[in-house]
Amino acid sequence: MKKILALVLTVMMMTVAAGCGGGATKSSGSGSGSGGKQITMGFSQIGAESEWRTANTESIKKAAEAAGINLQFSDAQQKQENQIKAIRSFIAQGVDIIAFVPIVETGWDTVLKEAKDAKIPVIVVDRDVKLSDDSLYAAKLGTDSLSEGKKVFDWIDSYMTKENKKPRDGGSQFNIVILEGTVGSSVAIRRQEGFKTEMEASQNASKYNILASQTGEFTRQKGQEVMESFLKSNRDKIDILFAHNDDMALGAIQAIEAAGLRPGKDITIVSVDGVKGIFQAMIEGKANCTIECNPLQGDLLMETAKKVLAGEKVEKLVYVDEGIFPADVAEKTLPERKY
Ligand code: GYE
Repeated sequence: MKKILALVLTVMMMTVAAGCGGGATKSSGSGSGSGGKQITMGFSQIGAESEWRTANTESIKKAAEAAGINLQFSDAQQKQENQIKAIRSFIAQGVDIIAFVPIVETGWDTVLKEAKDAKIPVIVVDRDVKLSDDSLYAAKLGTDSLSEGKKVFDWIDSYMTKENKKPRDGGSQFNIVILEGTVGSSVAIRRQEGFKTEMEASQNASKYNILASQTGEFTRQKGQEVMESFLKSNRDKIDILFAHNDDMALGAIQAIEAAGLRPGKDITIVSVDGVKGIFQAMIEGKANCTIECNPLQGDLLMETAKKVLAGEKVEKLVYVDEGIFPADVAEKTLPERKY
C-alpha cells in the first residue's frame, strides 16, 4: 500500500513540476519517432517577449506534431530559474531528449550535467550557452548574432553614404543610440559586439559616435520607454537607432513620433529579426532596414533530435539561413513572409 502511495505521490509531483515556470503544455504528437517508440521531448522556451519568439514557439510546436514527437513544452516567463526547474522536471520524467532556449548564456553547467548523468541528450536552440564542457550538449541550432550585428553597421554605413545624409546637429559625426536585447543573452552580447567591431574596423569609423546604449529587454514596451528617455536628453542629436530586435524598434517608432520627429527620415532605424510588423513600418516609411534572424527552427530541431536519438552523427553547431531586407523591398516581400 505504501509503495502504491509513494508511486502516486511521485507521479503527482512530476506533473506539478513539469508545469513550473508557467504554461507547460503537451502536444500529443501522432506517429512514432526513431526505432518505433514515440520520442518525448522536453522543451524549455524563455517566454513570449516578441513577435519573433511567438513564431519560434509556433514553429517548434508544429514541427513536433508533424514529426510525431510528444512535446512537453514549458514557458519560463523570462526567468532562468524556471528554465532550470523545467529541465529538472524533464529529467525526473525521464524524457528521451531535452531542448531549450537559454535566456542567458551562463549558469547552465550544473543542470546540464544532471541531464548528462541521466543519459538524456540536450539540444541548445536559438541562443548560445557558455559551458565548461562541450559534451554537455549534443548540438546547437541557431542564428549568427555576431554576423547580424556586423550586417547592421555595414547597411547603415552604406545607406548614410548613398543618401548623402548629414548629422542633424550640424556636427561631424552621426550620433547612434542602441536599444540592446536581454542583458546577458548571447544574442544581445554578440549583436552589440558585431556592430561595434565592424564600426571600429570601418574606414568611416570617425563618422559615427555611439551616444547611448541601453537594454530594452527585446520588448516593444520597454523599447518605447528607453527611446523616450534617449529623446528627452538628445532629441535633436540622434541620427540613427540600432535596435537589437524589431519589436523594440516598433516601440521606439512610437516614441519618435510622439516627440514630433519622423522615424525613418529624421532618425534612420535598423533592427534585427524580420518580423511582419517591421515590414509594415518600412512600407509606411517609418523604418529603413531589418536584418533577418530566422525563428523557424522547429523542423531542424526535430530532425536533429531524431538523429541524435538514433545515434547518428550531427553537426555540433548549425546556423539557419537569414537575409537582409531594406525598405525598398518591403512591399513586395511582405506577402511571402512566414512570421
Ligand atoms: O531577436 C528577439 C527575441 O533569441 C534571436 O530573442 C532571439 C531574439 C530575437 O526576443 O526578438
